Amino acid sequence: MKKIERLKEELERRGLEAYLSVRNTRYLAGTTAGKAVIVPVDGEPVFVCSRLELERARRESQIRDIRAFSSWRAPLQRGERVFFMEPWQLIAKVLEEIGTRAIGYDGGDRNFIRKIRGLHEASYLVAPEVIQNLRMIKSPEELNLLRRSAKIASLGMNRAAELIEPGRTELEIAAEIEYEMRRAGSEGTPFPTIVASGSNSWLPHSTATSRKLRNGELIVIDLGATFNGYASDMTRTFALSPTRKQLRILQVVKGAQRAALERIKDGVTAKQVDAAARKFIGRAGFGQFFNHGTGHGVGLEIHEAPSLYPLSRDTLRSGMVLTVEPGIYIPGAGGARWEDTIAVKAGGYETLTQADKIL
Ligand SMILES: [Mn+2]
Repeated sequence: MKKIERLKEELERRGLEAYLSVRNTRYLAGTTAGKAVIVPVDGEPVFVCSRLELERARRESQIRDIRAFSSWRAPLQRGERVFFMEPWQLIAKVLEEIGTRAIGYDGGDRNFIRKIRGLHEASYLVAPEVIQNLRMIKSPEELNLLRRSAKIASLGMNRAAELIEPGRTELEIAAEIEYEMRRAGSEGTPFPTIVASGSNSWLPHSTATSRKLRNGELIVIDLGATFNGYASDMTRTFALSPTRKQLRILQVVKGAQRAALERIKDGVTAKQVDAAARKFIGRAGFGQFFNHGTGHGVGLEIHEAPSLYPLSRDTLRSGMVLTVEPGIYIPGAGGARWEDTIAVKAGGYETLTQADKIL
């Protein structure tokens, strides 16, 4: 349980005696069955869940001390141990047992935290960054899951490449992509698959509609898979009998991605990587058409730290997984984005998403 050990070290450094997590239970325990995870600096972590999740928690939780609550006195099955109380009462009881006086927590609804505070007196410090910082650096096991997730996304993109032809609808292509990814092991998509053709292509957050693909347009396909909870993110832009301007947009966006990728290695700031892509697009005369950040971290969530944009204060470190996705969106002409999910290495990066059928 390296995550727990790393968390404990961080708590010690900050003078905290325990951490109460309600937002990162999956990260800490490896299951979505939990209501809370409590990690004392000295001692074993405790997993708190609802009675209806007890069986799933026993199968999935990497934290072995599992305590279930039920707010009413339900009849129990053999071997079921349940605390008949509200979740905040059980959490307060665990904190009381640990005897901790300085607690960090990662947020959650105010009322819930207020009820816990009312039952266990201590200083409570909202410190979501404690876990955010841990989550930014992926363990070798997490990297493997992210590689698998990216591999599935790549299969989805290869399938998309086979379907780009006039007359097909965006929704039809999205359905085929998602079917392909499901068959390959995806649990679902971390965001609605984007197939944005023609006039939809210059909307960075279009989805998929009944619009039919036509000649003379760009088609932006942005997709992701989920594997064991871990997300992936990838975009390719296809062209059907494109105009010279559309070809130019495509060429510049790919060049911008290459320029950004070339900068990536341990120790480089996120802002520098963003600047490389922005400069490339600016020099080509399309600066005003690049209206979003260059990338974001990916893990259990599709958008997590670090963030690659001009005001970012993040520094890239070996073990971070992030997207590099410059885009150009010109109303009336076409939109293009080129995105890969990559892992930062000491002297460079590893590309996780690879669609070998495309360029
Ligand atoms: Mn993305």
